[in-house]
Amino acid sequence: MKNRVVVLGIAAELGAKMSGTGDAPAKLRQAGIIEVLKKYGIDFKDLGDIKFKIRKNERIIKNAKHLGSIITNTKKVLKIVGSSVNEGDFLLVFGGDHSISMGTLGQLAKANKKIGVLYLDAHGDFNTPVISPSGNVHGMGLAILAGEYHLHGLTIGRVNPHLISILGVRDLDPEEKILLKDSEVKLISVKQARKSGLERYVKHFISVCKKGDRKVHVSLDIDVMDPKFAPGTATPVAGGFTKTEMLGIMKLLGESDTVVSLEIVEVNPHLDHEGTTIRTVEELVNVFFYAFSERKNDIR
Ligand SMILES: [Mn+2]
Repeated sequence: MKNRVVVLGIAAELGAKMSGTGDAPAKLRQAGIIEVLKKYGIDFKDLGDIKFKIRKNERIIKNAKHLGSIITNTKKVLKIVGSSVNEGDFLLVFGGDHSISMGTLGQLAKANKKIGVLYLDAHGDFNTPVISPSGNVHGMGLAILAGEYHLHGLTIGRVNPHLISILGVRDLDPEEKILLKDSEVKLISVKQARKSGLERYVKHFISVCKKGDRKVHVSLDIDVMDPKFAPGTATPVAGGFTKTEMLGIMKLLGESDTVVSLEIVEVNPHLDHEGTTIRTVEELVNVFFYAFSERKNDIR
């Protein structure tokens, strides 16, 4: 039996340094993301898009811009994911800035304490309001999920740091780097991944999770790619994965029944060059769901 896909767009941009990511879900829908699922005969339920709004009189948290409002909006994401995603469903999310993970992964981790995380990102997102140089919350989500900083008034599932791998990382802030080194989070740079074989690494990650009876959440920040292929993002970093490499990763992740969710974040249509980034995302989704539609529940 094939898994049903639950689709959710999250128009969030309060965690980013500039606006724009809030328009990505609508742009991706226009580009035919839903048609990809239809094309491959995949059973899906579309929850539509939810929008992160600034709360009037938001609680001020020092050096964490709009975190008060983000907490309120994250609660909505926790609720909708909790009530709409059943055991055996696959969750597909379009952001939004990366702070949405606190709601998506925060809920998945509540239900599944052993969830593994493949975090594809040029950055670590392991800052906290204490150490962040920018105060932008999209750079803090993973640290909060890993339990490095407690948000009062928000109950999210905690992810065990030793079950997190950040793949493609190449731009860390000094104190963030120290915090990551002291944690059990695994860091694999683009160079290291290429040296040991990128596909080999992804296969290894999946098989380790599978052996440990763990499911995997894939959190894909488009800035993991080289800006040549995905220029439409606010924090581009040179030296990322090529489109060919990313398509290879997506195929492997799509065909494995260990992978239970995929979120794609940090696409900023305002910064895109003639739709390049939106088309790249559409290609990634296409390869992922082609492989998904061919999934056999007994592979790997
Ligand atoms: Mn990033």
